[in-house]
Amino acid sequence: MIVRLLLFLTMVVSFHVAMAQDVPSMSIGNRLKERLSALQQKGFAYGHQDDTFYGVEWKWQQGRSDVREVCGDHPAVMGFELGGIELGNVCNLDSVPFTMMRREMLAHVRRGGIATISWHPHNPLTGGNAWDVLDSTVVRSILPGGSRHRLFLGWMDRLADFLQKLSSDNGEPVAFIFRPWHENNGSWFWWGEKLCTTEEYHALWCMTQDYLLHKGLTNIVWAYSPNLDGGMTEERFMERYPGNDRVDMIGLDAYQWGSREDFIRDTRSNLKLLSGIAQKNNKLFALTECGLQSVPDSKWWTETLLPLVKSQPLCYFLTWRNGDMKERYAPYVGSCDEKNFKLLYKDKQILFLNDIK
Ligand code: BMA
Repeated sequence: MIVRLLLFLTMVVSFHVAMAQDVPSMSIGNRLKERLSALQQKGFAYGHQDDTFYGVEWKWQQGRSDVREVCGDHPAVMGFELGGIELGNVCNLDSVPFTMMRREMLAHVRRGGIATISWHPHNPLTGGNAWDVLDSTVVRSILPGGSRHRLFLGWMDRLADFLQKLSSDNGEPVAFIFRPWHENNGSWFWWGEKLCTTEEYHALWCMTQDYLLHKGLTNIVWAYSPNLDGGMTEERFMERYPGNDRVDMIGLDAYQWGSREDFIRDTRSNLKLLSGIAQKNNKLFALTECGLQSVPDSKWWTETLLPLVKSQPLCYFLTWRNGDMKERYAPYVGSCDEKNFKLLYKDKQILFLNDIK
């Protein structure tokens, strides 16, 4: 009797073990997607580009962050930029050493934060930078059969090499958001609207994605983020959208370059449109870049940005880097918008690192 019972128990246990092995564990990228989706229900996470590398009047001082010095907490999301990795450079186009970038990104993820990566690669045909748009055959030249295809595969190898090294101490790959070929409805980058056909753009997206997947990079949440556009319609958006099977997150990059009124009007309507498209297609949604350069408006955070952010369910909004006095998008101690940013920080729905970890 006892022998039979033991046999029965062994069968039950081995069945469960076999089943557990059959069920694929959720990929690391999917886990981040779930987390972002939960965040989107909870509130609006704040993000900042290059937060811990430099700020207004300081550079490369480990442990510093303009945002943390102002409000006492780190941004929930940190943005990192890989432009220059494709050439094998030691530093990115903004002089950030890639070793430091890797260290800071992993430190942020380790303390519970979320990382997002942008990439402004050089122009593979002319040798110029990402903003070199004199030649409109660049995208075609790097697609299969093009004169720069092999060169570009080498560039993607270097990119993949950096991404593959993003793993935790126990060797498990770290998940991150990757946002290639952004602002493509404008024509200021060599992959912009007037610089390639819709088919070429799709081929570029697929080639990049397939190459990185082939390298085993399943820890990526893929974000597609066009730029603010007063004339944006669903049809126009969908034309270059890479497809539901190729995108996890829809984003918008929106800067206030002109009047406050125009910015509010266009951003509000673009957010509404894109948020609707994201919901319909079951995609995450974020304000992937935003800002007002040098923030001369001392109430900008609560009077301009906050109502826009709260107008749609977004998982995060990220302000760009604090390069110098002119190119600074987040506050610093003593800036005219410091007090106002603290009000944004105090808002219960605006999430910083301590609120998400
Ligand atoms: C742009 C500007 C540039 C910078 C690039 C990549 O928007 O901030 O100065 O080199 O992003 O970070």
